[in-house]
Amino acid sequence: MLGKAKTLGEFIIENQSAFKYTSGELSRLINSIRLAAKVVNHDVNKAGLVDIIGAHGDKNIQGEDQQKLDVYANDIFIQTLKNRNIVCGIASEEEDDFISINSQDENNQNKYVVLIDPLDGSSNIDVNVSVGTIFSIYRRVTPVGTPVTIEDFLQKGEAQVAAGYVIYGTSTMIVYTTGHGVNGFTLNPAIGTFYLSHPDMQFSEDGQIYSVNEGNYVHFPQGIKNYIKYCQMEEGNRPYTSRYIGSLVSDFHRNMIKGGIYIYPQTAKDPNGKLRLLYECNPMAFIAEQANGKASDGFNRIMDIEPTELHQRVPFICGSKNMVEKAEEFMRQQ
Ligand code: P6P
Repeated sequence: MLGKAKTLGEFIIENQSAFKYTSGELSRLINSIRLAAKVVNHDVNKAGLVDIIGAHGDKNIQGEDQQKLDVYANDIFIQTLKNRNIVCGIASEEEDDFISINSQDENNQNKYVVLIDPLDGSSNIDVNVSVGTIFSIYRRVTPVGTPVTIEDFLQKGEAQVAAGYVIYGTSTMIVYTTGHGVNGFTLNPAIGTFYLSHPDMQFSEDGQIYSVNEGNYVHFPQGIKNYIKYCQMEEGNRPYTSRYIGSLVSDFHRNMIKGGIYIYPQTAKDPNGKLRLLYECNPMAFIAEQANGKASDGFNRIMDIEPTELHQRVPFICGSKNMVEKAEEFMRQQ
């Protein structure tokens, strides 16, 4: 394996020419995410041994208890990106507002902004369930050398130049796209190198796995209730299998490999859905579409949604194209 498989570094260099209009900045940006992922991975893997799990004692802007590792991962990604002077701004689930990175410096020619969920599913850390980092990369829309503004972050998912996730699971992987398909790289922890292990990842058109927290069933829109009943009916290749890890990156990753659909609809507690558009749904939607899948809010393509707020939430239905379209059909009929 080691002799033949391409490393992430080699892959980035080989595909450099595909990154339009960039002088290697995007490559350096992906590389810095790789470095931060290795640092976070090291601490996620030993979280049970040191005093780094459990609540941090603060709440994020979502009002959610911040886990120590959430805050730690957030700091690692932000510091890594800041220190390499590659981006002009960062938005994070753990930060109330976006962070300007020297963008007021007129000599700052950095043109990318990053939006990140530094540790998605972190409530699973204490029970040793895999978690992930999700990132989304845009070219800024305001002139270089001027301070970044909120409009640099409130861009439609369609405008992303790259997106990806890190999954800290039985093995640690980086899966990302720059608009030229989706590729997965697995970390060899013995030498700290990511190797191309899953080239050209694709969702199957159909699947037999549905992922939804059925504990919220009573609060789901009728269309989603009807779709879940459809998944459970004895007919053709159904009933489907229900698999829900409670970690978006893990459920998404399994569904992309095996075929399936992930649904987080509106609920009583989250009338706009729970997942955030900018740093969870848009990056996962970009990856899904690049892997022949689909991502919708039940009625609209996720990447067409015009963002209005940094931490806005949307209902999220994502995965194998035919399964998403079937769920949308039930939503239209409700
Ligand atoms: P629930 C984790 O908090 C997360 O954002 C996703 O990773 C996950 O799929 C979902 O929320 C789980 O939410 O309400 O089912 O526990």
